[in-house]
Amino acid sequence: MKIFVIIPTYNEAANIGALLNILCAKVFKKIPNHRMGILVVDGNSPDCTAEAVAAASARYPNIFLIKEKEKRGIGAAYAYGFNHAIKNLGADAVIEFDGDGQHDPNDIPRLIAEFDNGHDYVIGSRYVAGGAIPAEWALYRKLLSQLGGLTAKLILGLPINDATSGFKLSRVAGFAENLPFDANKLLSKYYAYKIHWLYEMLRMDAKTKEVPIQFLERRGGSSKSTLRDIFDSLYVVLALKFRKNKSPQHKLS
Ligand SMILES: Nc1nc2c(ncn2[C@@H]2O[C@H](COP(=O)(O)OP(=O)(O)O)[C@@H](O)[C@H]2O)c(=O)[nH]1
Ligand SMILES: [Mg+2]
Repeated sequence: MKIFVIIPTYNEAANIGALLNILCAKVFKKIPNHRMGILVVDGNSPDCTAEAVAAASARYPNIFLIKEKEKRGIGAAYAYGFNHAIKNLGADAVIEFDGDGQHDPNDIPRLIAEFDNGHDYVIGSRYVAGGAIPAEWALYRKLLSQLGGLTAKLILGLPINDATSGFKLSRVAGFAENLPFDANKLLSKYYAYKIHWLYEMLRMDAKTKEVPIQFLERRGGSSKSTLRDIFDSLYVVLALKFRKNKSPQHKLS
């Protein structure tokens, strides 16, 4: 199968080169049964992120780069990336992965192993046994990190412990190919698109598995999430709750 790791970037020049190198030189070598590729979606970073990606893709032909005219939000970036990976690059599965060092690339083979076991949707989960967020985070940050996901879980009745995880694998055929890619049809162009897409995948009855991951501290650069994302998540949860075509009929395996 052809599997693409999709990495949205905005000002990740400090992190992206090393990440691409580890993926191609180390991690992908442990996944000989699939054809692995990387698609970086850069939001026109002023810090030369795209140049660092272009330099890496000259060494590794399985690294692709698409550029947005401007930073539009992580949800819009993933929608653009999914659409490109599926329609133009022939992806059979796509992996959402942050470019800031907070996800461990060495966890990718564990997600793919569950895809190989027949799962359609594999979530790297911080909130199942064995998963974790950084111990050094202040209490308010720890609580904030769970807020959106817990709200989604409780209000929408989702059988998922980490509804806002940014690290997951989606099968394309029958599932990711049906997600809304038009940025104007996303309930959020920002982080809360995660809740929207999770809901859609469960509604399509994706066979889902949460695997534990340790969420790490950012390597360098700075977070792009803001207070707006809290209200945005609430909006998405309520929009899904009260829309007409209803809830997931879904069983966890
Ligand atoms: N293309 C693009 N990438 C983004 C945007 N916002 C965030 N990212 C990238 O998405 C990933 C996760 O963002 P980050 O700021 O680390 O989120 P946080 O860890 O939740 O604070 C990083 O690789 C960011 O560079 C955006 O508006 N456009
Ligand atoms: Mg981050």
